[in-house]
Amino acid sequence: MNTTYMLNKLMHPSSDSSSNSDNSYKPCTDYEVEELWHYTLPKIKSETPVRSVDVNGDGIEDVIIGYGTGADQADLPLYTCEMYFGQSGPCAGGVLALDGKTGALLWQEWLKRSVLKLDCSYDVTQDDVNDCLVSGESGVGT
Ligand SMILES: [Ca+2]
Repeated sequence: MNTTYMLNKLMHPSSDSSSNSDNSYKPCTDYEVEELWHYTLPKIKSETPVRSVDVNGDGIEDVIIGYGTGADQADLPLYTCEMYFGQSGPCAGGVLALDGKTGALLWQEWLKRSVLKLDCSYDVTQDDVNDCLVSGESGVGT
């Protein structure tokens, strides 16, 4: 089951041909949860919707997450990035991609500010892979 399929089932539950013709929404009363993988993201918070793009070209949608750490609001010096996040900085926010098949970290880009908006619906570079446009506090870029 790929991420797109799961998102479509969640967002359009009545599109299943086996469902009844009643278009009113009904609460889920019987479902099973199967853990495919999990990935722990310590010390970050996310205010963006999770996006999906097949960034590694394996035919399975990957998970894109924009996040913040709160370091920008605390006005912490850059050396704290090494202490808390294991990298030289910046470390106030960023975007990361997790492999939709395995949950492995595909890439991570750290930014100077928290990410508030993340849109991965356009192929800006026209390389047949959608690009993610990022914005947030104080105008963080792509
Ligand atoms: Ca993929």
